[in-house]
Amino acid sequence: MTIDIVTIFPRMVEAGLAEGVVGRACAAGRIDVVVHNLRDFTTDKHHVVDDVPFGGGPGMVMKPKPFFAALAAIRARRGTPDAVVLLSPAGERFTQAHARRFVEKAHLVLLCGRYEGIDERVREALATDEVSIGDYVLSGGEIPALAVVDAVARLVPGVIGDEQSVEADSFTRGLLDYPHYTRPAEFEGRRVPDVLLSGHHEEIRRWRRDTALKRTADRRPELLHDAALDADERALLRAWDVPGVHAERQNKGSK
Ligand code: 9D3
Repeated sequence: MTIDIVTIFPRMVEAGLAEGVVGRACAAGRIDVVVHNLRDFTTDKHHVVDDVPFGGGPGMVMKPKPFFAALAAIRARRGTPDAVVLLSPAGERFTQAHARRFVEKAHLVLLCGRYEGIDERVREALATDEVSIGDYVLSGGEIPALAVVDAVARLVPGVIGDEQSVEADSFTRGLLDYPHYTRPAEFEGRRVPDVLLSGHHEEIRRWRRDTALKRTADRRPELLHDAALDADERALLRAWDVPGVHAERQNKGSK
C-alpha cells in the first residue's frame, strides 16, 4: 500500500516513520510512505501556506490552494487515491475499525493541518474521511497522521512478524489486554501470579481471559458492548454484576 502525507513539517513526519515497526515496514517495501512538503506546492516567493480568517478572529487559516495543488500532483503521479483522510480535531474519533478499513485501500492520502484550521473547501472538495485521535488539543495533524500510519501498517500482512499477536491483539477482540510479567518471579517484594508459573496452560488461558474481561469491565465497560464475547464470558460478567450484559448475541466478524 502507498500512503502520501502532506504537511508543513515533513522532517517531523519522516522522523516518526523511520523507527520501529513502521520503519521496518517501509525499509522492507511492505508499505510505501511518501511525505510531501506543503510549501512545495505554493507559487509565491515566500511559500505562504496560511492567511487571516474571513470574518476576523484570532489565529491563521491554512489556504486551500496548496492542498489542491498537492492533491493534483499526487493524482498526476498515482491516479485518484482510494481515500483522502483529513486529520482534524473535528473528525470522527479514529478507532481500530478505521485502521481496518484504511488498510484495504491501495492508496491513502493523509492531510495534516496546522494553525487554527484548514479552509473548509479542502474538507468539502478533497477529503473522503476526517479523523481525530482523541479529545485533547495538539498543535497539528502530524502526530495524528503518524498514529494512523502506525495503526494501519500493523495490519499489513507481514509487517508484524508474528501473525498471532495481531490476531490476539486486545483491540482485535474488543477487550483490554491481560497483565504481562517477565522474569524475575519476584521483584521488589511483588510476586508474579502463581498460575503463570504453574505450567497449566488451560488455567493460564482462563486466568488471562478472566483478568482481561475484569479489567475491561472495571475500566472501559463501554467496550463490552461491541466485544466478541462467548457464552462463558457473558456468564462471568453477569456473575460480576456488570450491567448491560445480555445472553449470546451474534457478533460482527469472527469469534
Ligand atoms: C485551540 C484551537 N482550537 C480551538 C477550539 C481548535 C484547534 C485547531 C487546530 C485545535 C487543534 C488544532 C490542531 N490539531 C489538529 O490538527 C489535530 C488533532 C488534535 O488536536 N487532537 C486530536 N486529533 C487531531 S487530528 C488533527
